[in-house]
Amino acid sequence: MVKLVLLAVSMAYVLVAAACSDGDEGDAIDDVREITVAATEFAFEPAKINAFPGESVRVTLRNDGETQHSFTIRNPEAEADAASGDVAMIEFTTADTDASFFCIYHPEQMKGTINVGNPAPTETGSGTSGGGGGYGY
Ligand SMILES: [Cu+2]
Repeated sequence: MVKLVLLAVSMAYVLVAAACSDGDEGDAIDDVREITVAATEFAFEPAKINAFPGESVRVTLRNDGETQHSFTIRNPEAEADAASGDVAMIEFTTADTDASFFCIYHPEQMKGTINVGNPAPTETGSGTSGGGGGYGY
């Protein structure tokens, strides 16, 4: 009986040790969502980021393009700016509502959305303009 307990404890220790020694690639901070966004001429990939309201998000902007690009948001205010071939990182806390991001140099072409699910995403192009607007319960 005692031996069984000891075995269980030592196995648990091994598991914990293995988990701890494995933390080299990327800090194991659970409550930061890490997202890499690639910028090219002229688009973001991905153009849609899903997160929770009030979540800490770390965006790594990787400029795969040949000119300067930025990852800029207004709600909250944050901006990463990267020259061609460079990487820039920002960290921010998402707002309670969806936010859009854009490249400050090419705001018309380079846009994206941070979808926190509140309000529900409004997909364009469904062709139901001026409808009843029911939720379809
Ligand atoms: Cu740009």
